[in-house]
Amino acid sequence: MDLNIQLEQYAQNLYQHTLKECSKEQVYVVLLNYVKQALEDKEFIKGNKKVYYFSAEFLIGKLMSNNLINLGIRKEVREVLHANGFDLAEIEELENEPSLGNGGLGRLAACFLDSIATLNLPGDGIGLNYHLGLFKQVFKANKQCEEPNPWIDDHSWLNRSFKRYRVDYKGFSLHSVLYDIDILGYHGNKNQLHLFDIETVDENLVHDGISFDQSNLLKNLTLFLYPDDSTEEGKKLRLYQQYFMVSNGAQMILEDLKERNIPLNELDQHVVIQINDTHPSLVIPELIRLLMLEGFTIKEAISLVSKTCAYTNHTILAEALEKWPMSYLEEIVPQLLPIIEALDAVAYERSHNHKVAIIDENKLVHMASMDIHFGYSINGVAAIHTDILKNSELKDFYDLYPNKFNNKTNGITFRRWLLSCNEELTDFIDSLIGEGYKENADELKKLLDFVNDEDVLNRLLKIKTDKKKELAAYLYNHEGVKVDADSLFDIQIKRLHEYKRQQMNVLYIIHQYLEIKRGNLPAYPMTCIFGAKAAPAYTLAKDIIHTILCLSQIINNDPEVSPYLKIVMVENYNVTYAEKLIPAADISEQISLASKEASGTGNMKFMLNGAVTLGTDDGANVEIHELVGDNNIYIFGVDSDSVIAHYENNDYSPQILLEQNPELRELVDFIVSDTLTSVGDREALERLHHDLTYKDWFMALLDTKDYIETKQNATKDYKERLNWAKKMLVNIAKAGYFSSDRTIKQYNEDIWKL
Ligand code: 6GP
Repeated sequence: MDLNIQLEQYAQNLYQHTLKECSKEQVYVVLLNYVKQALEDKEFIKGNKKVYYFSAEFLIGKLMSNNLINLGIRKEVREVLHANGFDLAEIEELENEPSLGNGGLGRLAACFLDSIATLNLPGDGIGLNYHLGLFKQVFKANKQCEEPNPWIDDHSWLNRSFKRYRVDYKGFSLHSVLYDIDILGYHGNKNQLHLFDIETVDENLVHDGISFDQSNLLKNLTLFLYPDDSTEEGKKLRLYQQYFMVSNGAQMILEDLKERNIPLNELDQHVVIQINDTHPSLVIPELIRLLMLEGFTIKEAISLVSKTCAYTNHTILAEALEKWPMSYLEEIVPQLLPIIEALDAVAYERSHNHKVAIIDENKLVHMASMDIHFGYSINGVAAIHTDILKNSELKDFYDLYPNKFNNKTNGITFRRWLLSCNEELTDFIDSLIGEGYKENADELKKLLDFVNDEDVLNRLLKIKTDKKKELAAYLYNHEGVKVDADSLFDIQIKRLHEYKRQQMNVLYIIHQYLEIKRGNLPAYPMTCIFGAKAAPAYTLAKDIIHTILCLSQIINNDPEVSPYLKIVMVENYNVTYAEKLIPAADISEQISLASKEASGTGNMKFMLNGAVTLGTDDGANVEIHELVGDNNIYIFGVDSDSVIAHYENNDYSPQILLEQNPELRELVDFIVSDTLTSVGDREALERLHHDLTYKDWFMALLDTKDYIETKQNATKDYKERLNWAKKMLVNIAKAGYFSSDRTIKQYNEDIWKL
């Protein structure tokens, strides 16, 4: 039936209105109901073997636009709405963004679900339905404050399922409820994201920002993603959450096998569990426990589970490799302890090496160790990251299990990060090389034929400028800052972490500010844009945000400086914001300390949208560098081997660097200058200053000089507009490798074998 007539019918049934008479909000609900029905009508992807992607985070973003694209009706819907006086973009904007993730690992999980369905592979996500999600960031007095981020209302994509399970904790049980979200493949069938929850969660428990009674599990279990773990109670709450997720998921998997009359001893032939970092690692002992309840011996259960579970590592930062005290497990899930002890004994039996123990001498249970001993595949997320895992971080494990280790360089779904967020560029690419690249991303290479075509290059520049104008208007409305769409847009968006070195970008900004004050004007005006949330208990990260906000206040209001330099830190950076920022970027800031960024995926999104990377040879930047060549990327900084050597020899000293470099000292000292302290909190600024001066654990000062020089070179090159457009084009053309369709094909061929 004609789409227009169908939407009219929904409008009639829901509101007794014609479409034209509906409010925007009503149009959104009309569309939501229509699309939900279209999803409902789709078949589930079937197969003999299915992957379950267990993850604490699924940073799925708004879903309307992507569902319309994957249904193949976005253009048609736009026309129908337009004919009735509505703008689809405005309608899509009304959706709440689900707040189910924090950073790269969560967004990767979302891209993977899209690609799994698109490749027609059976695969579901398993996670939790956090009501208030990750906190919402607001700025007050140049500081980050945290507020709850409610996202569930009557018009969400959640479908209530009838499935329920009992999860036992010491002394009591919780009963789950399950919500599912349909995940539709591009022009294909569907899988599901399963989000477990409890009925009794009470959002009113929260007061004063995001504080709440951490002891009342019946009310708080699924309130927040990553509740503050600076207290013991907070840590335990995370453990309660993790067990809830994995126990529900494991029970669901076994129930499904039984329903299909598959004997449980064939588990590994029908199921793969992909463990997304260590948060879901307890699925290993839990599944063993459940199989033992079904009559398997522990030996049989361990063997079966070891053939079913695979683990992905997303970071080498020690703080992120989870270790749980035995005492917590005893207090919360005592039923798992004998199993974990048995696993520890098996691990010792195999290795006779305490460095790869599951339970260490301090009675801490190392989750990653459990995954590596009892998973059949261990993968890193970019070539250099996997090499570092093999050769240093996890060397003892690699020596023990060389065949388990493999690399799967991350990817991104082009449906969201090109087709949805940059229709102008998509249409232009379509007109040049056809639409084949949408199913086979490698075809983007065909764009290289146009690298000397001035019309094409000018069109690329024009599209970029248009996206910058759109962003400028949005920033004006939402952040109250006026930026010049003709300036160079330099963008760093990612979680706030010292290793990602937003503080080094700060030093660059201070350098530019001082230069402009001295009358040395930059080669081109620049707008430096940041987006980042800091973990609520991560003081130094919050200090860096504070410094950026203070700098923006000083610089944007200085008539001498602001024509050449503007600073914007966007509030509450999330997927929706990323979709506006990335298409408008000229320079993509990927400046982590070499060896520390496992992969990065923002780098891929920027490249796909024609931004040029300014970065270190770290994570997937290394692979981007190889693909685009020296001329189409700006690489600087000390390499990862040298960084690792610095840590091993313990010979890095910011003090020595500062003594040798008065220019560097001037930049660092500016953080506590009268200029900055006049608008900022002296204590916070001094803390950052002190850290950079005496500690600088992620060696920002080591690369600052090279960074500033390289960024200035990029700025000069930017003036040569056609030449710059060539770099843009090469970046887009070479981005095909970073499609998550490629990544998922590799997961399937090497690990899942669905
Ligand atoms: C991130 C890594 O930091 C990033 O480099 C990578 O691209 C991404 O995972 C996807 O693989 N890690 C996390 O988000 C995280 O929370 C524990 O790690």
